[in-house]
Amino acid sequence: MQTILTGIRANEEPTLGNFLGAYLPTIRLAKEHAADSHINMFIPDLHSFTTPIDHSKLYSQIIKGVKYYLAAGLDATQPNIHIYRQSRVSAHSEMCWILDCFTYFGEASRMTQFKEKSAEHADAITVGLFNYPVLMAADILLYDAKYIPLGEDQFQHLELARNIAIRMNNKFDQALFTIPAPEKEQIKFMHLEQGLRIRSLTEPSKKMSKSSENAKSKISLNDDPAQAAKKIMSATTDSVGVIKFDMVNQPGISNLLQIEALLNDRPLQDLIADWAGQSSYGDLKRKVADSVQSFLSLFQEKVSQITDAEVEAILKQGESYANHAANQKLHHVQRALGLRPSDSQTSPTQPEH
Ligand code: AQP
Repeated sequence: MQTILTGIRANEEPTLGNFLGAYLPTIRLAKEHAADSHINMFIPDLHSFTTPIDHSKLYSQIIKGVKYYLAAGLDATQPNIHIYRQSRVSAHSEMCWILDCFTYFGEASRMTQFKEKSAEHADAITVGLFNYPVLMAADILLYDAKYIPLGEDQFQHLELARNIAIRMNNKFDQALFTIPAPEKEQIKFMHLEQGLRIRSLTEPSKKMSKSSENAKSKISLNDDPAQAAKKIMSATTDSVGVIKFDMVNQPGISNLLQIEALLNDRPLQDLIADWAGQSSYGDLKRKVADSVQSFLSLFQEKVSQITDAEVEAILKQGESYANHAANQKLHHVQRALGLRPSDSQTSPTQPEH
């Protein structure tokens, strides 16, 4: 069975960008493929402190992250749907070290996100931040995941995971890792025309980011719905004066059209056609503000109904599956590297030490 896998870091409150770029496509695919694929939606909690965070909030953020997956529509009662914490499956860290030793410093140094985040946190550029994409490769390759629903910003990291897997398969064994599908195939699998990048509401040339210090730039999933609607009403647009989807010249307006289409599960082209030639940015903003407000109200209501005990039970089950699957792959890789005896070097009378 193939594996579809994704995770959202528990560093800060997730945004509408995370929801539309990662939660929504994964949950759609889970509904479509739960019978023929494993769906791994995990919490990358070890990734959460590659940049400084408030650690006193981390644990509750992790539990809340699971509630968000469930409230977004992930059906954890399905036998092939697995929710787990990265830190509770130690094979992730062990595999990361192995992959580190087959990743070139030069290729890791080219990662745009590392450059951007190290510029933002110039006083705290850690080895963990540099190593983030290799741990992400371990998260993916441990489960032979082929499809990884991601926002556009993460495709460079996915390409790195592919390169590491191809390199190690060529060196050791072509069946060592499943190679994740390339970007275009991932986008097609998600039923999209292009990678998604929901923009900042105040600087629409940039992506909406959960760690942004400007609360007006983002819709956080725990925002008061009425306040969130106000943020949409004051979103930066342009002076062109015509509603058109043009991410280069009108990124603010295009972003609003994109959000409206996704929240209402409508093809973007239909929405563009509905608004073509209209000039009232206020009307469009009001429509999107209403959609955001009702989405948040409903979502938050669902979150409030999920108990910590339910989350614990789901994690226990998911982590049992994940440890079993990940250890099998880790042992296979350890055998290929010579860390464990190969099958021909062990016999039933001489068990492995
Ligand atoms: N603005 C976005 N539009 C579409 N997709 C997005 N994602 C993030 N922002 C947008 C997708 O969400 C998933 C989870 O990302 P992550 O938390 O692991 O790391 P990230 O990409 O660094 O997300 P953020 O929100 O920008 O977090 P911070 O600010 O903490 O770095 C990924 O699939 C990502 O593509």
